[in-house]
Amino acid sequence: PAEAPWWTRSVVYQVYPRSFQDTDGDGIGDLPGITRRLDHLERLGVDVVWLSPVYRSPQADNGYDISDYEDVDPLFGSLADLDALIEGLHARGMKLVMDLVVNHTSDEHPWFVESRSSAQSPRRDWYWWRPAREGMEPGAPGAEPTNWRSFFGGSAWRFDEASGEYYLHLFDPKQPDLNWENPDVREAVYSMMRRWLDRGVDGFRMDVINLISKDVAPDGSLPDGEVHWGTYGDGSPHYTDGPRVHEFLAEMHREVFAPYLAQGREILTVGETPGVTVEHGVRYTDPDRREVDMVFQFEHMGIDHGATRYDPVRWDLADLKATLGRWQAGLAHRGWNALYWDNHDQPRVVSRFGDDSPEHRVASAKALALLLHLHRGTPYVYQGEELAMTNAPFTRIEQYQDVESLGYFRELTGRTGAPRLRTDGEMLAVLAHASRDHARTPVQWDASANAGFTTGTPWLEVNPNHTTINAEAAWADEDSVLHFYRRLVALRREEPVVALGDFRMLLPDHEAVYAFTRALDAPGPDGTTVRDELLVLVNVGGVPQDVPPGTLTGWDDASVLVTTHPGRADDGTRPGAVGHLEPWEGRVLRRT
Ligand code: TEU
Repeated sequence: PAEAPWWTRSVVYQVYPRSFQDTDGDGIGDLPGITRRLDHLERLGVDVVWLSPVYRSPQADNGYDISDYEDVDPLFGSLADLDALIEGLHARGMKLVMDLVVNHTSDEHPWFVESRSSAQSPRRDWYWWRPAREGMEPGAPGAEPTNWRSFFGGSAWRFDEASGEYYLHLFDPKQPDLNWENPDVREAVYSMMRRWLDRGVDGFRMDVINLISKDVAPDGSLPDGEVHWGTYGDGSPHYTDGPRVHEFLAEMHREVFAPYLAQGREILTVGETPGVTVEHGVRYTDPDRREVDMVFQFEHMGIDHGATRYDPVRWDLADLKATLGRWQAGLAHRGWNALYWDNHDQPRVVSRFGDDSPEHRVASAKALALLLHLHRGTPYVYQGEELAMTNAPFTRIEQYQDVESLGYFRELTGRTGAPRLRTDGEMLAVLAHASRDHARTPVQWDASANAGFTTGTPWLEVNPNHTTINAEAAWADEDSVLHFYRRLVALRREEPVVALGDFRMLLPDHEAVYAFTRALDAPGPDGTTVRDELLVLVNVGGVPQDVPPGTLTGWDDASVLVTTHPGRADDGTRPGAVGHLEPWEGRVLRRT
């Protein structure tokens, strides 16, 4: 496996700039703040930083609504600040991956301003403009071109009085969808990407990239979706992994990345692909197809909710194993997984699949980290995850800022005119578990006021638990979650079996123990082959477990490579003790 790409041994760290580190006292994180904190990242050992959008933006969706792809928003600093960050990262041997948000632009992007200016605009066809449903009064309720619901609630179409037509926005009305059918749109995106590569960035995380190809009929019409609840239909089958998406990504690879790769540049591409199936996941990431290196799939993020994240359901461990296991198996021979628990759109994993009570927070965060980082794929760590930051204790709607949370709150409580499906209290309870804002509270650097994030008023409240949960305390404590993450990051670089070994799921139906093996044949002395094999055992819960004995056959003399509970009398380092797991205990055994 000497020829395995560099990113198979790498760990990526995601920075959400707004919440990372403020330096100018406006309460919003900025680029100089990231540069100031590079020591933290270097010590953690991560190889790549993925930076959520810092481009010019009206900030309707915190930068995922871009009005100028070629400039930095003054909120975050300047192009010079970005150059300094790139330089600082490169000097420390780390790379920078930028967010690429090209399914849509801001409605304030000059392309859209021109497109909207009249039905005859030369850029009209850069976006999805459609007339009202046949026989209906333009602008009247139900006259939208299709019944699609937007991701943020309400119709995915916005009526434009001036030109009498609607435009498509799968997300906020301030995020009109670009028309990728138009080759001029594609070339404009590709040339912008080349300019960033020329500036020194090392790749892109591609926002909702599997939604760029819409299922458009030759006559230009788009199909309605099925109605599952409320007024609007589910359009997702008509734009998820759409008819031309693989063609577009292969073209992007040819037009943008191929020449740089040919010159030996090390580039990382990761597609964010909500709703992607394993079948499409393989196609996106099969190296021979030259589309992207890896994709973020969403199935494991879906086990605790129904159609939307605001519809919670009970989950169990067998569901988690089934989905992660299927992705491991599906991409075993072709393609590559991106592995993650947290990002800026998800509640905190320790509060979600772990246990954020004082008794179990540290152990459950380590157990979940171990579980994920021992899978095959490239792990992503989201800022604060390495500190086991928890969900925010918000109880009032005024504390939330997220456009999606507020949109669903309004829609489901009947404030938009749609039928009222929940009371305010019910909706607040749902948000307390599921809001994207839980990921977005400021990083907790130390115990001081505002956690060392800002000297001003933070744009989103700092979690009051920063007095105990913070980076300064975590660095000072050898047994912290932070030091455990540091070990996991190093392990992937040092152990080929962790990076590349085959994955085999064990105990698929066990409701508390998550168990699997990793195995890699490596060249041994004198032309022999040596099989390196690991057994990973994690207790995903607060009740002690004894691993079913059959699982341990042949592992009696195994050594312990990693444990979440070092020094515990029964930590598995004594022969015969390997089968007992304390609450949230995890260990990795190596066959000797
Ligand atoms: O997210 C796309 C996505 O599918 C979800 O995570 C989405 O945010 C929604 O919460 C599903 O319920 C990406 C970005 O990561 C997100 O921050 C943006 O809001 C969105 O695209 C639009 O650009």
